[in-house]
Amino acid sequence: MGFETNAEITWCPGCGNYGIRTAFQNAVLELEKKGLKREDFIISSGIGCHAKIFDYVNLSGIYGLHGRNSSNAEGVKIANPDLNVITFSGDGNGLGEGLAHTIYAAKRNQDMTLVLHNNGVYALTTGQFSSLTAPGWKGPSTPRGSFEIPFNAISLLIEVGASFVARSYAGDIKHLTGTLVKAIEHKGFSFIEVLQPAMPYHKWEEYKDKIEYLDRESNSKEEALKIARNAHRFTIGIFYQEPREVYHESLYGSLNPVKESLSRNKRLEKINEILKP
Ligand SMILES: Cc1ncc(C[n+]2csc(CCOP(=O)(O)OP(=O)(O)O)c2C)c(N)n1
Ligand SMILES: [Mg+2]
Repeated sequence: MGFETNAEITWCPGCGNYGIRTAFQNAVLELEKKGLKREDFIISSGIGCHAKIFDYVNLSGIYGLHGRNSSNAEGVKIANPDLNVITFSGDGNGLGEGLAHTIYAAKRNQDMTLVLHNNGVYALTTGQFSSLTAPGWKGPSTPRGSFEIPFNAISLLIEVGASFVARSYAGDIKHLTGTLVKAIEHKGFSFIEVLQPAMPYHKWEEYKDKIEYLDRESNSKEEALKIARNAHRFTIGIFYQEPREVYHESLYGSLNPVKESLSRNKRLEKINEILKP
């Protein structure tokens, strides 16, 4: 079965989002070969050009409000931990409007994957600067060049608790597919920043010659942070991964609230048991 939907694709020709969609579909196919079921994949997205991936890939999920994609994904995961939850965000959606939601999902080590489409701009709303816009970049809201220091998404996410942190590139489908497979297989909060040009604002040439591959994985969080801080912003690879207890297991062990839902009386009984002095 294909992933096609009936939605008309309105991404600009040449947009990096096409590469992200292809790599994601490849990753799902690869994971299906490893035994994961298509119906257990659930996607969510925020609002923006990136978010339209929700309309263009035939999987179940929630198309949420701007910046709320991670909290929707968290809700799905803790309701039914058996699902593979993947959420898509833009740089504006996830590190601007939705910054707190992104950080808290990482802090909790929710067992889900966040794919952050980094085009360095609010593309859908036609070119305002974002949390990741490079200094000096000129657009309609920054006609004299952006003068704020962008976040370093990689070191930020390592710092706040993501247990798998990587950067990849929409122009390297093989690298992105492989990174997506590893991120989805990782138990815990996995974060992939994906570099992607948005056609009205960037050119592929700005990326092609600058992409560098990370040559080694780090052995500790401190080392990963050091590498992430010093790396060129076009360095791609897995910066950090660690095994850490995931949120839903800390919260209620192996319980699956959807599959093992309790009656009201049983719930009250359990609550009273906990509250007993
Ligand atoms: C609460 C709220 N604020 C603002 C908007 C307007 N808005 C829609 S998309 C967007 C920016 C999207 O930028 P980004 O997340 O980087 O996605 P891209 O379009 O670049 O893929 C904004 C500000 C909105 N829909 N809701
Ligand atoms: Mg953007």
